[in-house]
Amino acid sequence: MAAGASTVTREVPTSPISGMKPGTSGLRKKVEVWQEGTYVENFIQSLVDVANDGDDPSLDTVIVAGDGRYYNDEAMQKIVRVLAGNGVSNIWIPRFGIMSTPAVSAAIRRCEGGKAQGGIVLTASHNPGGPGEDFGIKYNEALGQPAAEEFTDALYEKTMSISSFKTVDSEDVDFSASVGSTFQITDSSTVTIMDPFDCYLESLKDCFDFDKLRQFAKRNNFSLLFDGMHGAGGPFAKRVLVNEIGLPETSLLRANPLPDFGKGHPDPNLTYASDLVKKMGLTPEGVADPAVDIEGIPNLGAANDGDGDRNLIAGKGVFVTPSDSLAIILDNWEAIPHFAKRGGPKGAARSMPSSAALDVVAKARNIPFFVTPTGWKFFGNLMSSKELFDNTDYTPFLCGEESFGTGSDHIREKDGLWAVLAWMSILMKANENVKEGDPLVEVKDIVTNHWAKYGRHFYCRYDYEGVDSDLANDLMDFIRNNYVEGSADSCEADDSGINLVDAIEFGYTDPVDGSKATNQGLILNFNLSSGDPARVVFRLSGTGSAGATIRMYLEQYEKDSSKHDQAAPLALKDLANRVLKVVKFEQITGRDAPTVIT
Ligand code: VG1
Ligand code: CO
Repeated sequence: MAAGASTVTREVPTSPISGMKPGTSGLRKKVEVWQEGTYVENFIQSLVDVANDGDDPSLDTVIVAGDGRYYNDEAMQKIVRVLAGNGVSNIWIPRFGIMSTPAVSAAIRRCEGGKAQGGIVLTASHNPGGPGEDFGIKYNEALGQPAAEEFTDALYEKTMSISSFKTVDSEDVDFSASVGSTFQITDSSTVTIMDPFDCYLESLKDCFDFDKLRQFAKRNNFSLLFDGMHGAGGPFAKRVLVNEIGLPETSLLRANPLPDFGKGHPDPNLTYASDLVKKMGLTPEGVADPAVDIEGIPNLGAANDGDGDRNLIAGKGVFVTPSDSLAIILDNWEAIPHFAKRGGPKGAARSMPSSAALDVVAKARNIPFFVTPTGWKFFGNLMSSKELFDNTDYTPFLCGEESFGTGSDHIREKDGLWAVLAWMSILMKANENVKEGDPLVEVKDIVTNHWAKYGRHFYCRYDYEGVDSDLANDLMDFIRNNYVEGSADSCEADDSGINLVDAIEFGYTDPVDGSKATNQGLILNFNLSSGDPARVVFRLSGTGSAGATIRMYLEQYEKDSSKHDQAAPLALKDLANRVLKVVKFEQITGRDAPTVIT
């Protein structure tokens, strides 16, 4: 298959294109922006230049894969040509071009033939795809972790000064060729078609006991429902849950990747995973629907996002918030071999806007924990502190975000399927002594027991999408000027009995390498009339492709278990009303209701 082994490299003049600044996770733009001119080439050339800049040897082995969204294959062909033009020797591409983000992370770390130095992932993750929707590219570095801010800042700089890119005039690579096929692009550049599943499966098998899970799945009263939302995670769920664990194929919904995600929004939350939510006997507020008979509902329900790194977890008539899920996994680490065989987690972390449910468990169980800015890249250094910096080893490590992200140090990305297997393992352990045929201990029992033991952190997030960027900044400025730089005393009390205590702007100094991140969200601390604390965080999203999205994160602690049975949005309504007045939300932004509540 010598598709042009003597192909000549061309240097093509180009000029900088504005706005190529990667956000929380990669660069996301409307697909039409990516399709225009040499947008893809400019971005990839800048990326290669930065990767070749450091102390490491030049980029030699790279994985290129995508979540299968509209424009996936065309962009991959362009990327292959630019990589070959830059002399990258080994380009690994999964069969059909599709791989979930966690699978790419696993493959970078352990693919046969040695480690890759990086992975280029074509995804806009939970954002919709198709004409008029989003496309994106993120880059993962040599340990499989999302590129650090230092890298993405340098990349952005390059895009502003680029004057040419290198490419070749090779024929298209056939991504459907069988695993192991090679395509000689130039004398020194080869594309190899790889198995998308191998490395990832290996990493999951290191974490969980597949034999025991297979036996548990056979119990005739256990059932699971997984919604792939037509994203890249579907084929992986099929491979793991059906082929390996032995669950019936009817356990899967929307497991085939589609370029437009079936016109859905591949974001696994109560709003966008509404089918699954309904099938789990839940209302859109995430509480048990009294009209649904609990009997026919699966024991475990789950969904993942466009690139398979997020997860939603539910049980019969119960929704587990991602922050609670993280805390519960930590408290049940004995059920997960990855932790159990190494004496338990040596570190845990959550992003700042996630609830403090994790902190309470970590303190009780004496596990060091960290609070990081939003985005998985900040967990990377903590997980690799020994490997990279020869510092304290925090592995095995557990971390997560309120935005439906959970994972461990088996890879360096959040991992939707990992969370599903973690919950299945927790259920399996909880049912160890339950006789075949007897009713199972359910997700709901595990969650309510957890709240009874530690108290409940009521939690939800309001997203205001498509806000004018200037108005969104005005809101942040108002809070900063009046309450952070000003004083909480300037906020008048009202009859709600909910009082502002103080306000801070979150900044982070990485405990491993000392790097700093500023302006990572505004935190408003309140006191409730009950005396319990409450907190509201405001942040501007870094994953949107147009306008601004304001995220408002609400959290309120309740020790009294007689009050745990409420729907979170309801329990938090008074706090929401109060804070919206305190920050003059409607007055400043003109918005009187959120786009979604999750
Ligand atoms: C959002 C989430 C954040 C997550 C990021 C990437 O970022 O809030 O927690 O890490 O998406 O997830 P932002 O800046 O829009 O709030 V994914 O699955 O879209 O790569
Ligand atoms: Co994602």
